[in-house]
Amino acid sequence: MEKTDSQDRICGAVLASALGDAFGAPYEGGKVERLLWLVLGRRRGRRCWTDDTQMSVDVMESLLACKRIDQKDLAHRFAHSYRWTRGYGPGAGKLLKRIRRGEPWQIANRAVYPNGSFGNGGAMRAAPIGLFYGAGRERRLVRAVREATVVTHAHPAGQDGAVIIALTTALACLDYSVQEIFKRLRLHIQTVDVQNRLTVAERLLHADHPVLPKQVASELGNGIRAKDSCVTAFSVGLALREAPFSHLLTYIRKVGGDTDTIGAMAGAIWGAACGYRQLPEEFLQQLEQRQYLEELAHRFADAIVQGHL
Ligand code: R7I
Ligand code: MG
Ligand code: MG
Repeated sequence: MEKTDSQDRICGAVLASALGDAFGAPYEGGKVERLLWLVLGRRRGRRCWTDDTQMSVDVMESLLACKRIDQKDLAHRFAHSYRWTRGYGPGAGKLLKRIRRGEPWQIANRAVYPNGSFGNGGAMRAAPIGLFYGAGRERRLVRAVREATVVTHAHPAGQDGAVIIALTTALACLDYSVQEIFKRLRLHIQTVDVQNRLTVAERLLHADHPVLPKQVASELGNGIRAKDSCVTAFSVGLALREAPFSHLLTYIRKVGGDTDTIGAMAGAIWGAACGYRQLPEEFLQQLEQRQYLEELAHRFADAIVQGHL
């Protein structure tokens, strides 16, 4: 079946994000995490994806079932999908187990960190929300992202990171310019740390020379906190959206740090700009549960495109 441009971009964002996660995962963290992933990271010869893709799947399944952000449904899905073998953040694991035991998410989301988590776990699953609401419903999109994020990440920085990834993914689907994307993001970002990162990213994206991965890591960060990885992924995804997907993966490996999550978030932006058809078959063939993810991406894209008509 011939796919429309927007369906191709939505499927591209979903699959490129999963690939960024699965291909970034072997390089995430320190020696211990990498050794563990050598054992856990392959299934039937395929590259496994991590919590980033699992939670994005949960978000898509929830949006398909509820047609909007339903926080209770999301909390239930996140908690019941939780498996430590997917490499969840330490706080996130504890929180999800509390929800699974019956604690309301409104209590669990401040039980581990009193101000709520500022990790990047809300942002790594935010791209589908941007795809679902689309750039034409920007205020609704931002509200939905904050509602979906607060279930596990009550801290405003965790939410700002999610807004950056979701809104940029939506804007990339429509080929907005870098300048316009910065303008739109600045209307919604609430924390000073994330605003400051955007100012640095703007300088790097307008530099008249190629910016090396090491410079991106030192100026924008490559860590697990939302403020240290969301603007990084945003910047890399936008800067390389005209380069082949393999360049994006290589670049992210060199940025280092939280490579699976930077890969998942930058992958979503790259995929929204370039579409599914630009993804190399040799990478897709290596992806765990490729068939399920593609079928889900098509269902999700069909629902969005039909809903917008
Ligand atoms: O944000 P989260 O779901 O983690 C996502 C990351 C991604 O890299 C995934 O690939 C996976 O590897 O984990 O999980 P959280 O545990 O909520 O937050 C991540 C980390 O951020 C925590 O383990 C803490 O190190 C740090 N952190 C905090 N530290 C102190 N005080 C987050 N919030 C706080 C805080 O309030
Ligand atoms: Mg992960
Ligand atoms: Mg990660």
